[in-house]
Amino acid sequence: MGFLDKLKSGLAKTKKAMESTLGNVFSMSEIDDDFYDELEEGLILADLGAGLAAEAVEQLRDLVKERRLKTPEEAKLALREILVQMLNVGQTTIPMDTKPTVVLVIGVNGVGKTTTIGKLSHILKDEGKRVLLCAADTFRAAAADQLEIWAGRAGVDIVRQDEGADPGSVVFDAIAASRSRGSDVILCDTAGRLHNKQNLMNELGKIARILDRELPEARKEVLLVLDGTTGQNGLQQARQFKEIAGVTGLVLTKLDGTAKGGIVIAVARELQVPVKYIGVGEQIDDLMPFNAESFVEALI
Ligand SMILES: Nc1nc2c(ncn2[C@@H]2O[C@H](COP(=O)(O)OP(=O)(O)OP(=O)(O)O)[C@@H](O)[C@H]2O)c(=O)[nH]1
Ligand SMILES: [Mg+2]
Repeated sequence: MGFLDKLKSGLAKTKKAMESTLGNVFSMSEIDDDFYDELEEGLILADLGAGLAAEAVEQLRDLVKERRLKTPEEAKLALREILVQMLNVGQTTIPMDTKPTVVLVIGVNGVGKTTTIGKLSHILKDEGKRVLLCAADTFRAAAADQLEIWAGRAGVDIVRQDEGADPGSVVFDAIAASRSRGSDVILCDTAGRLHNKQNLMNELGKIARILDRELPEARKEVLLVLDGTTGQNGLQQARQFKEIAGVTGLVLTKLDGTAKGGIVIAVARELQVPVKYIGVGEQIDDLMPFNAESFVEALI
C-alpha cells in the first residue's frame, strides 16, 4: 500500500464522517451562507473545536473573496490550504544530528507511549539507525516487559531494570550502554501513571537533569503522545504536559479508532507544537511520519 492509501485507510472513520457531512457541502451549487454554515458544522463534528472551525471558515471567506472563487469545489482546495497552514507550526521530523539523539516519550497512561516507541524503533531501524530503548517506566509492573517485547519485534536493544527501580538510574545505564554500543538514538519510555502532577514533574525533571549532565551536547526531543480518541479532553492534558516538560513534538495515536481526526489540527494549532507522527493501528508498521498536506488531503 502506498503512503497516501495507508493514511486514508488509517483515517477511514474520520474520512467517512467528513464525507457524510462535508460531501454534500462541496457538491452544493454555489458558495453562499448556507455553504459556510454547513461547512463550519462539519468541521466542528470532526473535532476541530468551535473556535478553530469558525476561524477556518472566516479565513475561507476571505480567500474566496480575494481569489474570486466561484464553486464549492474551488473553495475546498482553498480550505485545504488553510488547514495545512494551521498545521504548519514547526519541523515535523525529529532532527537526529547528534549521536546519540535522545527521544523522551511522555504522556498519560494508556495513550500509546510504549507501542509508539516500538513502532518508531521499526521506522528508525529501517533507516539504518542503531536504536536503544530505555525502560524508564518503572512504575507499573510489566511495563519493561512490554517494552522488551517491542524491542524483540523491532530487533533493537533495550536497557531495563526491575520494577520499582529509579527511572533516573535506568536512564543513566542507557546512556552508558549507548556509548559502548554506538547507538544513534535512545528512545526513552516513561511512566504515565504517577500519583499526581508534582510526582510526574519531579520524575521528568530528574530524567532531564541526568540527560543534561551526561549528554550536554545531545539533541533532546520530548515527544508528547496523545490519544486521538479522547478528542478535546486530550487538549487539557496536553497543555499541562507542555507546561511541565518542554514538549518539542506530538504523536497522535489511535486515529484509526476515531471519526474525530480533526483533533490533530486542533492540538497542533492550540499548542503550537508540530505533530511528528500519527498512529493508525496496533501493528508495528502502523506509525506514520506526519505530513500536513497528505493528512489534509486524506481528510477532505
Ligand atoms: N487502534 C490503535 N491502538 C493503539 C494505537 N497505539 C496504541 N494502541 C493501543 O493502546 C493501548 C495502550 O498502549 P500502550 O503503548 O501500552 O500505552 P502506554 O501509553 O504505554 O500506557 P502506560 O504504559 O500504561 O502508560 C494498547 O492496547 C495499544 O495496542 C493506535 O495507533 N491504534
Ligand atoms: Mg507504556
